[in-house]
Amino acid sequence: MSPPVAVDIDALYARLDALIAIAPLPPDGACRLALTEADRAGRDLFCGWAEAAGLEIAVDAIGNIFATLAGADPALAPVMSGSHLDTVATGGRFDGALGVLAALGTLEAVRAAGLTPPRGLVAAAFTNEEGARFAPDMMGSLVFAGDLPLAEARATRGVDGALLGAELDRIGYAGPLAPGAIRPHAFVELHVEQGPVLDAEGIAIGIVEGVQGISWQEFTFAGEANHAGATPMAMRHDAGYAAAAVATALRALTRRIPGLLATAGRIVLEPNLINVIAHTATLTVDLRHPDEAALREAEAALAEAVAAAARDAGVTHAARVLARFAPVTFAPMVREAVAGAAAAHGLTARPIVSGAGHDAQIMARIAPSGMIFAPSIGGISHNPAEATRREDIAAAVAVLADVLTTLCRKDTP
Ligand code: HGY
Ligand code: MN
Ligand code: MN
Repeated sequence: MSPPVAVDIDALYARLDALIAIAPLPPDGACRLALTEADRAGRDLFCGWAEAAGLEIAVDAIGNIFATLAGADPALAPVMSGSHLDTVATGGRFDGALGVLAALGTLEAVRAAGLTPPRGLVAAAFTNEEGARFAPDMMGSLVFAGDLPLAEARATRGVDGALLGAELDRIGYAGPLAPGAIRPHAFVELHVEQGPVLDAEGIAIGIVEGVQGISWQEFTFAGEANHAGATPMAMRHDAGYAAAAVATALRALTRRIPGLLATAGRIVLEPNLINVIAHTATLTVDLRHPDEAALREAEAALAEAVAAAARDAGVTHAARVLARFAPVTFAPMVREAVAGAAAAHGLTARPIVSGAGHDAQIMARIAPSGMIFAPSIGGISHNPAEATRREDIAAAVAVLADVLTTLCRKDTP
């Protein structure tokens, strides 16, 4: 299928506006935590747009949504593109939504051009990519890839105590399709970089080589509630002190292991009162590194720091793994298609490894996968101030459309 197709960028922005309007956060972000009413509303919008475009819609048992433009040869596996509609609590305009809407817009453009792709084209919206409410992240694509049993996913308890399966049923997105029923020929995800590299270098397109490894753990320290004023320091069993010590130790760990990123994103103290020594502290630690051995070294060092902090504070501790993904390298077939499309459009481009996790890193387990990055202004993301220049969005969407129309040819390997 040779003629390039032109995706309607005005329509894409109008849809981004409609998604933001569901649960807006100033200046330009949103809060659509997975499986909340806001997520349901975003899903409903996507299904409405896909239906109006004449696409076939399917929802699988974990709530992944697939909109399909049938290909000329149904025997050929389709090419899939997409991302996620859920956001973190401080979400931006583009994180996830851009990839879903760019995929939808590409299918609409192919249809509007009167073209029938040799292979079908599928626009996907995966459930709970963020993992902010229900860990792990990339949950929908993990179930789709067969690496997380549906029952286990449905039994997940969120940070707010909600049960994932009950929430999925409540919003009406526990679909009839068996997870993994669609086996894509290739998967491509368009996403904003969420980091500072492309913007700082003035590069329009990121040819994503892979995604760094991710290690999420939750540590619980158990001490003893006591009076902040009457309890001698030597008598304390202060869970809050242990959690704070570990959070502080992370910075030293990143100096010890070059390339390591470490974040204590969530600390919950109980009873969380000014004049009571915390009897319980829950701390999450997010470690990232492009090298698996270095990530394991960091996990081992973290375990030592946790044990030392617990001893020093006179408390017990327990650890729970919330997510663990090894680094992933994307398929040369997809990376070459991205590089070729960027060159064909005369766009500056460079290889880049993703700092953030994405559904594409899970899809890479079952199909040749890859990603296209658009620059994030100032590298800001997971923040309502997330922004990308419109011309950069238009350029990246044009590259995605070319990559998809290239990969859906019959002769692609
Ligand atoms: O955590 C991540 O990197 C992704 O946003 N879920
Ligand atoms: Mn994302
Ligand atoms: Mn995100």
